[in-house]
Amino acid sequence: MTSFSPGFHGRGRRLAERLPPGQYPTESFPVLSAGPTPKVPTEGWAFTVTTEHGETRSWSWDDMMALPQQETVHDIHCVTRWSKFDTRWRGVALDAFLDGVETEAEHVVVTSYGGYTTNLPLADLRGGRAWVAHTYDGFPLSPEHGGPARLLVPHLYLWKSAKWVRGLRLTLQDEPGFWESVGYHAYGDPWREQRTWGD
Ligand SMILES: Nc1nc2c(c(=O)[nH]1)N[C@H]1C(S)=C(S)[C@@H](COP(=O)(O)O)O[C@H]1N2
Ligand SMILES: [Mo]
Repeated sequence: MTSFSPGFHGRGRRLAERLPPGQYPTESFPVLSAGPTPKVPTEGWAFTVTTEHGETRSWSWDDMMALPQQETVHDIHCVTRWSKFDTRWRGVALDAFLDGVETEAEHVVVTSYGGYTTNLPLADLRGGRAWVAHTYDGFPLSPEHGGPARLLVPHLYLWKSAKWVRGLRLTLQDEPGFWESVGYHAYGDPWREQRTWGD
C-alpha cells in the first residue's frame, strides 16, 4: 500500500502543486460578471430544482438555512488564469437539495437571477463537491460575488460557479450555458486546461 504524508492531499500541499497549468496565484478576489449585479433580496429568494418531467421542488431562504450547513475551504480557478488558494465558504451541499429527486437526467443547466446560465454533469453536483454558498470568509456573500447565494463548484473553472443562483434544470441532453455557447468548454476541468471547445 502506498502511503502519503498527511498534508499531501490536503491544504498542506506545496502551493506550486496546487496551481493548475497556465494559472497564477492571486491574493485579491477579482469580480467577473457578464452583466450588472442583480438585486436579490433574501425575502422572496428561492432555489428551485426542476426535473426533466417539469416537476419542481423549491426552498425559500429560511428552508435553505434550515438544511445542514457546511464550512468548506477550497482553491478556486478562473479561466482568465487567476487562482485563489484557501477560500473559505459556508453553505449547503447540493446533495441536500438533490436527495430524493427522481430523475434520469445526467445533465444540469444552472440558472441565476439576472439570466446567467451554465451547464455541467449532474454527477459533479453530488458527492459533497458542490455547494449553494451564502457566506464567504465569515461574512454574508457580497452582491458582486454572487450574494445572497451562489453555486460553488471548486473542482471546475469558476464560470461554472453561478452567482445569484436561482436553481437547477435537470436535462436529458447536455445544453450549453451562457459562456459554453460562445466557446467555453462544456466541462471545464482546470487540471486538464479545458478552457475552450478545442481543449
Ligand atoms: N450569474 C453569474 N454567475 C457568474 C458569472 C456571471 O457573469 N453571472 N461569471 C462567472 C465567471 S466567468 C467567473 S470567473 C466567476 C467569477 O466569480 P467572482 O466574480 O466572485 O470572482 O463567476 C461566474 N459566475
Ligand atoms: Mo470567468
